Amino acid sequence: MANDARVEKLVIWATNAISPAKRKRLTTTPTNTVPPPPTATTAPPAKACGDVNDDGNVNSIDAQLVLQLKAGLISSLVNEPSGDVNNSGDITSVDAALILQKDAGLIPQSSLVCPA
Ligand SMILES: [Ca+2]
Ligand SMILES: [Ca+2]
Repeated sequence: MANDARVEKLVIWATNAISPAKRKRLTTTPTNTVPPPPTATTAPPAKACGDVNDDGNVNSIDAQLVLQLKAGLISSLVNEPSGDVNNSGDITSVDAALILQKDAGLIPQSSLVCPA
């Protein structure tokens, strides 16, 4: 208990020995206002031209769906803008043929150009 009283006196003495300005600096709690990290605004991945069913692949299934659409067997495609792979303004059997050629490795994916 005697030690506590001595420590308290020492603290009071030390506090008084410090200039008011310095005391204020020492007692002011620094605010660590770290700005929050910027939220990543990632754009959705571009869908591959020709991937009309949106499964991530451009393959014969997509060509089949394009042909079914053209034949009137189905009324729409999940990713219809990706069906016009020659950017002709219409989805036709030519688009299906190009998708098949891409799937067969005869033409690169980059040769399929969909409307922007
Ligand atoms: Ca697909
Ligand atoms: Ca087309």
